[in-house]
Amino acid sequence: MKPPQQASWRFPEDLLAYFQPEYSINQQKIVGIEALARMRDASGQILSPDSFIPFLDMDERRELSRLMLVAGLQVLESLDALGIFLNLSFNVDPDFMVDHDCATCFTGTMATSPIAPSRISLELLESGDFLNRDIAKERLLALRATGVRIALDDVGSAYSSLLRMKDLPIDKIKLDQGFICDLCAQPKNLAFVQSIQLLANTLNAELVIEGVETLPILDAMRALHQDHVQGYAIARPMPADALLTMLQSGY
Ligand code: G
Ligand code: G
Repeated sequence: MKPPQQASWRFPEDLLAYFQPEYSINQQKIVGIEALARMRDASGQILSPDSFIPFLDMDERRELSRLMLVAGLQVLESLDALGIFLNLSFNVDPDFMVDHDCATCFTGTMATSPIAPSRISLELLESGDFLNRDIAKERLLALRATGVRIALDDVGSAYSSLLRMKDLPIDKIKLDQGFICDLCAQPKNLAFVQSIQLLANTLNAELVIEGVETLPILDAMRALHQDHVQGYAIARPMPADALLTMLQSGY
């Protein structure tokens, strides 16, 4: 349901694409980027998705995802030209997947780009009803058939899909940052990371640890033999030009 007050921005005119790097501890370099939506309001303030996605209807949310995909593909093309080859993740509202065949929504956009679909992950929140629906497996298989990878986002934030996960085609699991942010305060979260790693191994999926906010947490992930991480310790979400500058400076 839409919030009652009128928002001080226009979609899609005021939409911005930000990008947060995904880092490989083993390779010691950035290996991917996640496209994250932002909105510039009338006062020039940059809003996060929680402040504007609830105002968007389902068609607008699909367009939001498509525009983030377009922006991400453009960044990958610019980086390819510089000899920097990264993967891209973008977010899709799982509720949208209940009634729509996303495979046909995004293939047209991907076909316009030289970037191989295998370099693109479509991220779905673990919460929401979609994953528990009978249609989920069929929809995800259709998407996978287009060559894109399927990532499950914020895993551990919702009670839903542990049982469902084993039946679904999932290539990548992103552990919710809630488990990582207070890692030092709650050492038992370390055991949780290891359990999720076992789950990822069982599913033959890659694990990405989100919310790696500080260097001690990054060290803890290294000690746990984790590889792919995302968080403020590496870099905050940023506009494309800042990302290109950072990567060109040899980060
Ligand atoms: O960037 P930030 O941490 O504020 O994002 C909060 C959440 O908003 C993310 O976890 C992500 O799930 C969601 N989000 C970001 N960009 C998009 C988008 O383009 N589409 C959808 N549906 N959700 C997004
Ligand atoms: O869709 P996803 O859950 O991946 O979105 C990630 C969100 O988490 C982004 O909105 C980003 O701003 C936020 N984020 C990314 N890294 C960190 C971090 O290290 N700490 C905190 N608190 N938030 C982060």
